[in-house]
Amino acid sequence: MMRQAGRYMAVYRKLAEKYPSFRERSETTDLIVQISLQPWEAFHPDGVIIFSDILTPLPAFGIPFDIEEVRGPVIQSPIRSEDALKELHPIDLEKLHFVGDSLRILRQEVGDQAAVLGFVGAPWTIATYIVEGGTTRTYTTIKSMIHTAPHILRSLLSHLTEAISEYIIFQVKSGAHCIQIFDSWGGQLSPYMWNHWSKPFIEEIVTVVRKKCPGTPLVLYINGNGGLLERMKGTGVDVIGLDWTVDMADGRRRLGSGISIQGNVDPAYLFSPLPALTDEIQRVVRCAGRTGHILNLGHGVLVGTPEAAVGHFFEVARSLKLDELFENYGGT
Ligand code: 1CP
Repeated sequence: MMRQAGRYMAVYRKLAEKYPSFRERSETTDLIVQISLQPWEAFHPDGVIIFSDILTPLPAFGIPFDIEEVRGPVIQSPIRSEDALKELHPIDLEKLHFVGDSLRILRQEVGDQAAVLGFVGAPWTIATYIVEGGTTRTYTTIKSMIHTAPHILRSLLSHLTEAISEYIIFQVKSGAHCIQIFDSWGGQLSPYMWNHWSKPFIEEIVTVVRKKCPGTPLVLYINGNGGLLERMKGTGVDVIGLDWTVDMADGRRRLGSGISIQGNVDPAYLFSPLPALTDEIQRVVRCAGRTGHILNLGHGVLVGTPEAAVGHFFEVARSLKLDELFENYGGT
C-alpha cells in the first residue's frame, strides 16, 4: 500500500516534525529505514516499500529538486531547451548510496517475512515534473513541447530511460525483490500519444532490466489507465496495476489470465464504515480471479485516512478464505 500523498501515520508525522526537510528524510539511511518499517511494524503487510520518491534520483543525473509542504515537488531549473539539456549527465549511483544501503538493511530487517519493494518513475511521468517545474493540473507545457520541440523532449526521455534502467538494476542488486514503475501521469496522454511518448521508453527499460535481472517481477501502474490496459500489457511487464475506475472483472477480462494484476480498492473506502470496506475487498478479490492478483488500493493512501481502517484492510486480506469466496461465484 503506497502512502505517497498519505502522511496518514502519526509516527511518520511526528518524525517529519523533527526532520522537516523531505530530502533529509528520504536521503538519510537511518531515517529511510525507520520510516519504511513504520507500516511494516503496524500492519505486517506482505511487502515493504522503501521510503523514497520518484524524484529522488534526479540530483544524481544533474537536476536538483525540493519538495515543499504545500506546493509539492519543485524543480528550480525546468528543462525546455537544448541548452538546458546540457545539465544532464549519466546517473552517478554513488550519490544514491543511501538507497542501496537502505534496501540492504531492509532485507535483513524483514528477512523472509515480506518482499522488499523498490520503485521508480517512468520517463514520461518524471519528465512532467522536469519540464513543468513541478506538479501540474494541465500538462500544457510538456504536451505542447510534443509539437514545438519534439527533439528536446525525446532527448530528455531517452536520457531518463537510460538513468532509470541503471537505477532499477542498482535497486535490485541492493536487495529489492520487485520493482514498481509509476507512470502515474501516463493517463493524462491520449492512448495514441501514450504509445508514442511513454510506452517505447518503458519497453526499453523492461528490455534492459530483463537482461540484467531476469527473475525480478516488474509492476506497471498508471493512474487513469482504463484506456491503456492492453497497451500496458504490450510493454512486457509482469503485473499491471489498476486504479479503481476500471472494474477489476473488466480488467481481468481485458488482460486475460496470463498476466498478474494489482489493485484496486478505491482509497476512499478507508474512510467508510468497516463492513463496507470488507465487502469491497471481497468483491475485488472475487473479480480478480483465484490467481495472479496482488490485493492493493487503486492508488496511494489518502491524507487523513484512519490508521484503524488500514489495519482492518490487512486483517480482512489475511483472513480471506478463497474456497468460500469463489464457491458459487459466477462473475459480476
Ligand atoms: O513530506 C511528505 O511526506 C510529502 C509527501 C510525500 C511522500 C510521503 C512525497 C512528496 N513523496 C512521498 C514518498 C513517496 N513517493 C512514496 C512512498 C513510499 C511509501 O513509503 O509508501 C512513493 C511510492 C512515491 C512515489 C511518487 N512521488 C509518485 C508516484 C506515485 C503516485 O502518486 O502516483 C509521484 C507522482 C511522486 C511525486 C510527489 N512526491 C511528493 C508529492 C507531494 C508528489 C506530487 C504528486 C503530484 O504531483 O500530485
